[in-house]
This record gives sequence, C-alpha cells and structure tokens, in this order.
Amino acid sequence: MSDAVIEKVDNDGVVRLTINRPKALNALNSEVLSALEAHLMELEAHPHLRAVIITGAGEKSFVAGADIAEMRDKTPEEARAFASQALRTIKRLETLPVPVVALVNGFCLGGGCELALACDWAVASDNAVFGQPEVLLGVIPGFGGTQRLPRRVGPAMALDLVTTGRKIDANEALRIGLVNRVMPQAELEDYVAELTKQLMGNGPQSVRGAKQAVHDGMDQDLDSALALETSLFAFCFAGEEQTEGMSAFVEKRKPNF
Ligand code: DAK
Repeated sequence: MSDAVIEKVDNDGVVRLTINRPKALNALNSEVLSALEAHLMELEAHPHLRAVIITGAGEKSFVAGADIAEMRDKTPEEARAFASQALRTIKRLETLPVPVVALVNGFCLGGGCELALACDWAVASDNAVFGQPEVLLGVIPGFGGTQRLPRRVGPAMALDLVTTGRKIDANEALRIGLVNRVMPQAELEDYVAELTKQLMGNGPQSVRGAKQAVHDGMDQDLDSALALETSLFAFCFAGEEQTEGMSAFVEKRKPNF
C-alpha cells in the first residue's frame, strides 16, 4: 500500500492513521485519498477495532486542504469525480463504528477542516488554524463543509466561515464548538492517549450504539430519532455489556467490559 497514509495499530485495537505529505502540509491529493479509503475499508472489517486517531505528519499541519495544484486544471466532470471520491472516503471515516478522534496538529483548512468535521472528537494544538478558504480560490467547499459545518457550529457561524474564507485560531474554534479541546502542542499526544484510554474503558457496544444514535438521529425528525434511540437502548439489553455494567455498579466494583 502507498505510504501517503501511515497506519499504526496497537494491541488494544486503537488505530492511528497519519496523512503523510508533510512537504505539502499534508494536502489531500488523489493518492492520499485513495490510500486513506483503502485503509478505511480495511478498518471496516477489523474485528477488534476500538478507536481511530487521525492526524497529519509533522508539527505544522493536520491537513492544509485539498491539493490546489492538482485541482487547478480539472474539468467540471473531473472535479465532480474528485469530490465524490473525497465524500465517499470522509463518509467511511464518519461511519466507522468506533470513536474517531482528529488530532489536529496545525493547519486544518478546507478539505482538512472537512475531514475533522467527520470525526467524533477534534482535539487541537494551540497553534492550530482552521478555516474554509475555498472562496478565496474561486470554489466552494466540496468535501461536505457546507453541510457538516452548519450542523456542527450552526448556520450563522458556518456562513461566516464559508463566505469570508477567514481563518480562525484554535481558541475561536473551541468557542464555536468546532473542536472539543485545545491543548499546548507538547501535551497533545498525551491528552489524546488519555482520551482514547477513557473511551476504551467504556462498553464497546454501548459506545458504538451511542455514536450511531447521535449520527443517524441528527438527520431525522425528533420523533423518528427518539424511536431510533429507544431501539438502540433496548438492544443494549440483548448483550452481556449491560448485565456486566449494571452488576458492577450494584456490586461496587469496576466493570470488566
Ligand atoms: N494544496 C497544495 N499544496 C499546498 C497546499 C494545498 N492546499 N497547502 C500548502 N501547500 C504546499 C505549498 O504549495 C508549499 O509547497 P512548496 O512551495 O514548498 O512546494 C508547501 O505546502 C508549504 O506551504 P507554504 O510555503 O505556503 O507554507 P506557509 O507556512 O507559508 O503557509 C498555509 C501555510 C497553510 C497558510 C498556506 O500554505 C496556504 O494558504 N495553503 C492553502 C490553504 C488552502 O487554501 N486550503 C484550502 C484548499 S481548497 C471541490 C473539491 C474540493 C474542494 C473544493 C471544491 N469540488 C470538487 C467542487 C476543496 C478545496 C480545498 O480544500
């Protein structure tokens, strides 16, 4: 497989994917997108997957967007094919049945921001810079930014970002709810390690169910979404995790999931 994306798997089922084009600030070209999709397809079949961390190589950038040089000469048909590949890949990331954490270590622009928006958690270094600067290049966000950004931060702030193309720092990203945490760069890795440890201490089926309820419910009307929640809640009682979790509480011990 291409080394445009590096995969590291640990024994606990935590997989780390590193977008590896540091000389181009990890911009997403076709090679990166194909490599990322191939890794995600493998992970979809991983029997013991517990969490995924996605980051960019180096200390300067998570992903500085889609590759502008590669996009420059595309025809509308080619642009559509490129966007379809990216949308499909980002959707695979979003629908992995485990928590996905974006470890945002620097520039997180355009397609990079859209990639982070598909993750369940975004933890940013204090030097991270966010934005959807596509309008400065004569295009609009094409990897889901006009849809996932308003769902994450609300339509007013999303419109501000996608129509001005302005960049925001990590603290503003935290304030508007684009990221969950901001950490000094030197502490980012330790924080994400702690976070994944905490997530993995919880029942894996419950975490999957909670993620599915939020994701699938967001696109439904409230009554349908509540019915979905009820089904997923009831389903918890069909497995061993609920018995163990509740027994552990009653017996005043830690659950062994
Ligand atoms: N694409 C290609 N190369 C990039 C890049 C990018 N997005 N970002 C950076 N690079 C490359 C630079 O060209 C430079 O390469 P060399 O000159 O060394 O060969 C290298 O990375 C280092 O960048 P700089 O020298 O510029 O580094 P600085 O620290 O000075 O500046 C920067 C960092 C992130 C502020 C700057 O590089 C920058 O502004 N980059 C572009 C950021 C950006 O505009 N990102 C959004 C890209 S547009 C659609 C499909 C997709 C999309 C839209 C529509 N359809 C199909 C409809 C998505 C669009 C985007 O994501």
